[in-house]
Amino acid sequence: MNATIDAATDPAAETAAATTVYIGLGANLGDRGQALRSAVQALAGLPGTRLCGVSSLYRSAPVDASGPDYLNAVAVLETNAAPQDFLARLQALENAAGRQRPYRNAPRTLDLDILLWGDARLDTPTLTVPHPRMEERAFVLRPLAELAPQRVTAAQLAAVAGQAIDVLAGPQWVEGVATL
Ligand code: A4P
Ligand code: MG
Repeated sequence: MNATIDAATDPAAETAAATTVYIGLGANLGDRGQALRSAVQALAGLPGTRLCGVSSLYRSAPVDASGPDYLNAVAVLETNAAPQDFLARLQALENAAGRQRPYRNAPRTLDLDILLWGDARLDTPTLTVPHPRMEERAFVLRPLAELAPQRVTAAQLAAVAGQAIDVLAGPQWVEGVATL
């Protein structure tokens, strides 16, 4: 087992060097914009973590789900946290935002998914990275391509081009609430 997997399975472990992490943010219930702004601010304040950038803000029709349109974005962070610890922090933020889980892909006040954890490939019972469904989703690939064009191919973007998605605002949508 390599060092990255050890860090993923040991909640107490911290990686020595900061890892660049991409987080997908989504909400389709309540004050969606405020939920995403607050989430970006909270991500910036996580222990051992620095916010490096945020994508434009997108509105997207639900994919494999029902309910209102989503707001989606992606944030890029550097963190010294271990992946499982970081996932627990994200779930605490979701819960604090009133997230309920009545059924799979239910509408939600806040969803925070780990899309990429450096170049790691993790497959544990509670964490799979890269996120297993990200390549099927324009609401992930479009904002991710803004921040990490080298991680998204033209073919991947072409494959999701039929999905309904608009840019609502450029990356300044978080200005004033996040320390970049
Ligand atoms: N888990 C495993 N890997 C990860 C990861 N990389 N990041 C586990 C985060 N969590 C991960 O997640 C269920 C379990 O996945 C967690 O307990 C964790 O251990 P959840 O957030 O409780 O439930 P979920 O959000 O319904 O699952 P998931 O996998 O995030 O759903 P999807 O597949 O991401 O779909 N349409 C639009 N337009 N915009 C959206 O944002 N989101 C979804 C959610 C569906 N359709 C959407 C959108
Ligand atoms: Mg999720």
